[in-house]
Amino acid sequence: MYFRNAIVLLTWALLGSAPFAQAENGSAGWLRYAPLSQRAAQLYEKIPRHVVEITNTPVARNAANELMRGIHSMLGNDLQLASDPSTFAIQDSFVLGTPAEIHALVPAWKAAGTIADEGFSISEITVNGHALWIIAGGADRGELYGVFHLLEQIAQEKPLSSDAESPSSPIRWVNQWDNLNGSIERGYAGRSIFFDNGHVRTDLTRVSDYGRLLASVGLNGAAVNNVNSDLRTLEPEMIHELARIADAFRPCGVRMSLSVDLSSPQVVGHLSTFDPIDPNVATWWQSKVDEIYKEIPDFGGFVIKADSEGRVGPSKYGRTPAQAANTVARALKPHGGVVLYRGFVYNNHLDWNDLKADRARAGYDNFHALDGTFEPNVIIQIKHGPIDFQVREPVSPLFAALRHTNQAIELQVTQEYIGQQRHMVFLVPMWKAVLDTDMRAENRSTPVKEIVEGKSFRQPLGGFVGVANVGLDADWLHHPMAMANLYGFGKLAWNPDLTTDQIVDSWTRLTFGNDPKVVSTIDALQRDSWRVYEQYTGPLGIGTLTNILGIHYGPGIDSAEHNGWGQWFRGDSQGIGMDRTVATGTGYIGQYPPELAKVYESLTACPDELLLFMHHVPYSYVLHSGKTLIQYVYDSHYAGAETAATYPARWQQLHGLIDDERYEQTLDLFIYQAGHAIVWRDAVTRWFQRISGIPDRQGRVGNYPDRIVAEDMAADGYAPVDVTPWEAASNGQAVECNRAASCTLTTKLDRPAGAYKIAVQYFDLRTGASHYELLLNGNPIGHWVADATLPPAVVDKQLDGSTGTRFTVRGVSLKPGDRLTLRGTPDGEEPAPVDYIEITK
Ligand code: GCW
Repeated sequence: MYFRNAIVLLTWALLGSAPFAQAENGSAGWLRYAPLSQRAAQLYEKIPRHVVEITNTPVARNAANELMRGIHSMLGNDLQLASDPSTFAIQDSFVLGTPAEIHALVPAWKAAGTIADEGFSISEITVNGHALWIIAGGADRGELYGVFHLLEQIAQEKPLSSDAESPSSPIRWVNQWDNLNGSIERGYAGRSIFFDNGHVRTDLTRVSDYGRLLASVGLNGAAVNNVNSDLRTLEPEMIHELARIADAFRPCGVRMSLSVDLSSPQVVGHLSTFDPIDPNVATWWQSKVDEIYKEIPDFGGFVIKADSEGRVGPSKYGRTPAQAANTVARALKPHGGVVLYRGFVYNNHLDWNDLKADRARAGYDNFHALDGTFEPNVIIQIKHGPIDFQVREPVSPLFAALRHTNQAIELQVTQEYIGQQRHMVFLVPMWKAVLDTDMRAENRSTPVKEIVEGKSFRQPLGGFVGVANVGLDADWLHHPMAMANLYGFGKLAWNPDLTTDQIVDSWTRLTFGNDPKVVSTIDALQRDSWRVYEQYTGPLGIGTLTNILGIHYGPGIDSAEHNGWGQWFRGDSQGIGMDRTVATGTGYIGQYPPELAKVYESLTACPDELLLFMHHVPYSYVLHSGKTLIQYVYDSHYAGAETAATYPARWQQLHGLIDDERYEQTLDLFIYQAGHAIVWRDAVTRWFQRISGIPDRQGRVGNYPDRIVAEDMAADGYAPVDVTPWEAASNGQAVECNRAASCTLTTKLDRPAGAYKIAVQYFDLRTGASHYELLLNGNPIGHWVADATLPPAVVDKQLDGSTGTRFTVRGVSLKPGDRLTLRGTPDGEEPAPVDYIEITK
C-alpha cells in the first residue's frame, strides 16, 4: 500500500501536477488543493473526466479552469474540456452554465427553483446512461462560486451531494487601504500588491491570485486604494493604469472599485469648487465616471470618506453627506455603479472638558436625519461599532436608525487594534456577536445581519465590507492564523448564519489538512483567541487600551484621555468608564431602539462586557460575575496571559503533522505573543492599581518575586532610562547600553538547585538588531538577536508598550551562588535595552 502511494505521489510530482506540494509558504491560502490520500480519493472515484462549459465569458471560462485545476491537484485526474458542448451525450461530464443554457442543452434537467444571479445549484442527473454533474449559476459568477464550493467539499473530504446556495446580499467587498506609493495604511504584511512608487505595479500576478482567494469565498468587489484617497487617483493616466488591476480581477468576478476624495472636481478637474450641488461639479463627476467606464466596463463604484479625520467633505459648503453622495451616485447610476459613503464621520477635536461630548454619538447624529434621502445606488458603509474597531464595542446604533437607506457593515480583517497579525486573534466570534445582536428596531427582531442584508427594512443593496489590507508577504497577512479572518469574513458575507465552528473548521482543514489532531488543535486555538486577547488588553468594553496616538499596538493607556479624539474612558481615582446614559451621561444610549436602550441604560441589566462603554462605575462595583470591577481587571489579565502562554506548547503538538515552514513561523509568533501578553497584562494591571489605589487581592500586581529588574543588577556600561508610558516597564524604568562595545548586567542567584526558565524582558526597536547573550558563571547558555517579530508599524525609537518583548531560555540548571550575566551589544541606534530578568520553575 505504502508502495502504491509512493508511486502515485511520484507520478504526480513528475508531471508537475501537485502545484502546492513545494514550499508551504502560505501563498495558496485556503486554496492549497493538497493531494488527497488514496482512501479519501476513493470517495470521488465517480467524478466525471470531462467538462462542458457553455456560458463562455471570462468568469465562466475561469470557472471551468478552476475546476480542472482543483481536481487535478487533489485527485490527479486530468479533466478534458469539451470543445463541443454536445459531447455530454456520450460521456460522463461536468456541465457548467446558466439554467437557461443548461436546460437548452439538457432538456431533462430543470432547476429546482430560481437561482439568484450569484447563486448556484449543483446536482447530478443521468442522461443516456451518462452521469452529468450540473453546476448551474444564475450568471457566470454563480458558476464560479459553485465550482469553488464543490472543490471545497472535496478538499475537506466531504461526500458530495446536491446543493444550492445564494449569497446573503449583493455587496460583498474588501477595502484595501493601499497608497499609490506602495505603502498600506494599517497594513501589517508587506507592501501593496497593487501599487509601487506612484504607479500600478508592472507584475500583477499577486492581484490575480488575490482575486481567486476572494472569489473562492464569494467576495465580488474590491476597492483597491486607501479611503484616505490620493488625489491622483482620478487623473486620466492613473485611471488608465488602474484598468490593469480591474483586468487582473475580472476572471474572478471581482469588480474593482476606488476610494475617491470629494475635492477631486477642484483638484483634478480644476473647477473653482467641489460643492456637490454645483451643476459644474455634477457634470464633472458625470464625465469622469464615463471616462472610467470606457476603460473599466465592470467598474464597481466609489468608496467615499469625507468630513472625517482631516478629509474634506460637503460640510465645507454647508451641504449634507446625502447631497454629496447623491451627486456622485447619479453619475454612476447609468453604468450600474454604486457609492459606498462611509458613516465614519466625526469630529476629532472634541472638548474633553465637556461631559456631554461623545464621539460614539457621531455616526447617528450625522446620518439619521438623512434617512430616506439617498439615491438608490448609495449605501452607507458603517463600522460595526460606534468608535473604531476596538477589541469590544457595542454595535453602532446607526444600523437601526436607517430604515429607508441601504447599509453595509464595515468589519476590519486587518488587526489594527487587535494585535496587528503578531497576535493570533480570530475575529469571527466577534463579528458573529455583532451580526447576531438583535437591535429590536420597531420592537421586533432586527439582528444586525438582517439589517445589512436588507431584510429587516427591505432595502435592496446591503452587504458587507471587510478592510483586508493583504500585502506582498508570501502568506498575505503575515500570521498564518490570520488568513482565517479573511476567509471567515468572506464566508459570513455570503452567509452570516454560518457558525464560528463551521467556519474555523473548514478553514483549518483547507489550510492545514484533515488530520484530526491538527484540526482539533487549531480549531481550539482559534476559537478562543479573541476572548483571550480581550482578557489581556481591554476589558469590559473600555476599549483596547493601546496608545491611540501611536500605532495602536502595545499598551499606552493614558493616551486615550485628555485630547480631542474622544476614545475616552474617563478614569479617575474613584471610578472609570464613559457615562453614556440618557439619565446622567452623554445620552448616547438613547440612540438605540427603546428595548435595547433599556438594557444598556440600566446598570444592572447592562452586560458586563460592555459595562465601561456605557457607564462610569466605582472600582469596587460588583459585576454580574460577583467580582469587583478592579479584581476582575486583575484576574482577567492574568487569565488571558496565562492562556496565551499555552499557545506554544499546544502548537508544538503538531510538529511533523504540518509542514515545517508554517510550523516554525507560527511557533515563533506564538512565543512572541506569549511574551507580549505579559507586557500587556503587567501594564494594564499596574495602571489600574495605581489609579484606583486598590491592591490585587492575590498580591500579584506590582509584586514580582521572580524578577530581577535591570536597574538592580550590577551594571557595566548599562545606565537606567525612564520608559514612557511608565506602565510599560517595571518601575517605569529600563537600562540602555549607550556605547559601541557591549555592556553587561550581572547578578548573583540564590535559587534552590533545580531546572529553571530564564526569561529576559527587553525592548526591540527597529533602529538596529542588538545582540544579547546570557551567561551562567561565565558560560554561554543562550543568545539571540533583537530583530523583530514586531509589526512593521513599530517604528518607535522608544522603549514602550509596543517594543517590549521577551526571550526565554528553558531547562537551565541553577544552584545557589550562581552568577548570571546578560551581555547586550548595541547595533545601529538600538542600545540593547533591558527591563528585567525573570527566573521561574
Ligand atoms: O481606524 C482609523 C484608522 C485610520 C483609518 C480610519 C478610517 C484609513 O486609524 O488609519 O484611515 O480609521 O477608517 O478611515
